[in-house]
Amino acid sequence: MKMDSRLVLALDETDGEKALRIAESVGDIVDAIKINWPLVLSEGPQMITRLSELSEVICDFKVADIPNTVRLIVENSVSRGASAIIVHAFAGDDSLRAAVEASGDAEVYAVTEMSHPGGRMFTAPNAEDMARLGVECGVDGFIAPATRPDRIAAIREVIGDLKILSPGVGAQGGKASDAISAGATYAIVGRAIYGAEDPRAAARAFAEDIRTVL
Ligand code: OMP
Repeated sequence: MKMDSRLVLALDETDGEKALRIAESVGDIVDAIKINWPLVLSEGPQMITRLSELSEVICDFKVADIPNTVRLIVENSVSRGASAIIVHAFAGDDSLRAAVEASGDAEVYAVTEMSHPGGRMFTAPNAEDMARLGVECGVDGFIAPATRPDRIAAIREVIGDLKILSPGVGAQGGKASDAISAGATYAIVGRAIYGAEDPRAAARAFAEDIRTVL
């Protein structure tokens, strides 16, 4: 995926027409658009392909399954146009390797510590181990929380030059420039862009905030 603005839109808008309008309006500002279950369930997986005509697409299916099922999901996502896919690291080494093998030229990102308060319960105590496992299994990058920039820095220590996608900016309280300063490669922003009165202006403002620390 390209690394220009370092901003990723989490397009969890469930109205397909509206989602496409927003994607068109910010397509030249963001480096990628992340699609998750809400939009896929309301509009169908063909939305992956439609969005891939406007931007690089990250399929955030947080895949956590046996290797064969992981392979099937990753292959299907990539054939529909995904440039990257997000998987859970806790499913273990064979599942992570299956994702990497099935991804071809697409990137695989593994979740370490989740950004919401509940992410402290089980993901935080195991985040460094999951990051080490991801490195061993050949993933391209990790998810680490913009709500806790110190934890981004801790994951960065473990993974060297691999990429970090950081959600939790805006609606969850994190700041994009703080996440990037702590070591994130990209900041992920959802509601604070797609829920804004002027999504393009909101995306511009986040990109500008990130630019101050690049
Ligand atoms: P907003 O809170 O609206 O900015 O959306 C954040 C997006 O990032 C949503 O699509 C979440 O599903 C996703 N996300 C998190 O918020 N926290 C995580 O720990 C991991 C993810 C993710 O994997 O993208």
